[in-house]
Amino acid sequence: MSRKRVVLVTGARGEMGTGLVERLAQRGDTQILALDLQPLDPGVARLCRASIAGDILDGRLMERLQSEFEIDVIYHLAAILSTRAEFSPRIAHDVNVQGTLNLLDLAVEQSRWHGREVRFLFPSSIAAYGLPSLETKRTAGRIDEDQFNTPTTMYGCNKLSCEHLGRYYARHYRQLARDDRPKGVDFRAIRFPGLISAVTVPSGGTSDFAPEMLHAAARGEPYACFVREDTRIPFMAMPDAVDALLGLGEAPSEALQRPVYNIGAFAPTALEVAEKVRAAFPSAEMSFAPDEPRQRIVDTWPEDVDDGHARAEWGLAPRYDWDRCFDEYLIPGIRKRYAEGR
Ligand code: AKB
Repeated sequence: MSRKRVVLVTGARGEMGTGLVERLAQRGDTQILALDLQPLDPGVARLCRASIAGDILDGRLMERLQSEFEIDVIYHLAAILSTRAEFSPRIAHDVNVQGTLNLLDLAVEQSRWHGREVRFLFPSSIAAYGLPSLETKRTAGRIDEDQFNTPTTMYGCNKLSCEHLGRYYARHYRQLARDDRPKGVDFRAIRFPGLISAVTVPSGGTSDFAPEMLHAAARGEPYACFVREDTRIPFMAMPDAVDALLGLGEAPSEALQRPVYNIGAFAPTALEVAEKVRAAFPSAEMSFAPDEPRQRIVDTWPEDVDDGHARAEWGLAPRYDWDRCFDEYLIPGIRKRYAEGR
């Protein structure tokens, strides 16, 4: 009996998952298996060979994936984001770390059955960093992957743990076993900055202030930003984030010198975001009402990252800089979205 050969996307209903499924489907040569806790929108489900509503913590579901599908690539996007994770740290750990471990085990098993390496793409985050003070954040400059790996959030700890687990599975898995079977998992991770989409509004994240501000203005609703005006973190347009994931996924193994890469595109302050939003929506009602606990989290994230390794080793080249992101992607996209009543 032959199993269906697919690329697995977990968290397929999420912000990045939806964009990734659409891009993979456009290629025409990829059979997608989409997995999410909730059923996909019918329009997105139609793009997939199969879609399953299920929990990555469900062992039986992992068995089912193993027996029904032959998986070459896993994009493991399912996660609980940083703000939500602080309310339920234990659940966040289960989903973010145990869930990833389940998928890494699935990748090992798959590789053993079909005899090829399974590429495992993992979205890590700037939350993996933890700068010790605002003063350090302001003076550190663009930080590289090996600096300040001391996150203060459960989500950041989870992301950093998963980066290490992925590196272990790829390079050292069962290192005392006497057989010389290949490890089977080719793990690659990107530390994403905050992401902004013209189509979706995120939920549960701490970088959400920028997309929330924009979407509230487009809907004609007032918005009180939960961080100070001078708060600066890196951001990227969603299509560039999806492109980066695909780009890293396609890079030849020989080109890659590390398992984890920073990426970035622009790094505005919250005030600069508000000014851009106001230029497009002059009647937007925006104010700043910092929420101290959430502010403290963002204050530990870098002002900007050094993404030189990604540019040099696998050709990261975001299409949208700060101006193009608003002028050519966000503003036209968002006007269309709300005009169509989506
Ligand atoms: C969050 O805010 O939790 C995410 C992230 C920065 O990874 N958007």
